[in-house]
Amino acid sequence: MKRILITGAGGQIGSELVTSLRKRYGADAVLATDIRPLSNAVCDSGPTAILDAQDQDAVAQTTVEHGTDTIFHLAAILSAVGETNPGLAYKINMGTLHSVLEVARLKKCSVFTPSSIAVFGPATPKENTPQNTVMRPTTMYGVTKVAGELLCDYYHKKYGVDTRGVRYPGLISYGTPPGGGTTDWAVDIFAQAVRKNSYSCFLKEGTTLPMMYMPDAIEASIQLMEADPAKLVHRNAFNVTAMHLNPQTLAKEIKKHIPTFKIEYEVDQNLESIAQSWPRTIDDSAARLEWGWSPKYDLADMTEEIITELSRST
Ligand code: NAD
Ligand code: AKB
Repeated sequence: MKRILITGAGGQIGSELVTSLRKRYGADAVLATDIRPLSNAVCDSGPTAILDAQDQDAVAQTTVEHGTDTIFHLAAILSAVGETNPGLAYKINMGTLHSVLEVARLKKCSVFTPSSIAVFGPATPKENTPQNTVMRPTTMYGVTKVAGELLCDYYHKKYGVDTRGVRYPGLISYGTPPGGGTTDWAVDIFAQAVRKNSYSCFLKEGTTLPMMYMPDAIEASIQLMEADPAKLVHRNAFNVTAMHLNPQTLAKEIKKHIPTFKIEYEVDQNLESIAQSWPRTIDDSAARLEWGWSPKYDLADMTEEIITELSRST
């Protein structure tokens, strides 16, 4: 990786990935793009462009102008928004990925595309979900993520494009608000705990999902793209996880820092049924074996850091 283009750089992951990649590869090497205007922090720290990743000609032109060799393709519609507008999720998730893969094939770029635990469905084993298992999701988001994994594998096998990806679990961060997913509660709970001392949760107290703190997610993406290709058996996409959380567990940990914090439940049945269709715990041994994946943060480290940072800025 020398010259990097990021699509969807204004989102929850992109806004933090831009900073890490710019620190590692130099500010000018990392072009942050999104369909909407990017934050001042992203614009002030390096090159940016407005780019609709569905527009293959525009992606090709931007890729060439920047001298790109690696694309981190983050533009997407997430699960909760995707279920309110499945047609849009299909159009954006498949359209942007196809356009990016075509440009990568023609301009000889490597591509990182995040997949998700949403590739799994009700028929998948819920505990210690294996790397290779049943993938029959029941959300449009999940359908596009399974199709995306297959498309990335196809471009690798058929055209030799260096495609790689991870199946992120729910990602927890405090910088940029999440973009409309079923796991957004685990981000919102921190902001509300610090601001209001209380949180009304849209999932049931015992609904457990795989989760990860953002610095680990960023490290996973970069580490995979820097890994020796000869060691990669799976490519699209690796199970990765760091912790397994439900609202009750996270609320209990937050109370250690904010003893007066209160959580209540106003369950959204649509989101609850999406969460129920996903794994509770994940087996990420393939990622550990093939490229040395290992998360740094556990629940206690993450909670302490987020509450400290949010308290400082509130
Ligand atoms: P997000 O919703 O926060 O950001 C997505 C960004 O894509 C937004 O800034 C949006 O403006 C942009 N975008 C939408 N349509 C676009 C288009 N046509 N062209 C260019 N940009 C466009 O999402 P995120 O949480 O940062 O997720 C990034 C990727 O990671 C997605 O593929 C998502 O499925 C995957 N993922 C995220 C999580 C998570 O918990 N955040 C978990 C698993 C997988
Ligand atoms: C979502 O909830 O849609 C995302 C994901 C797990 O893919 N956070």
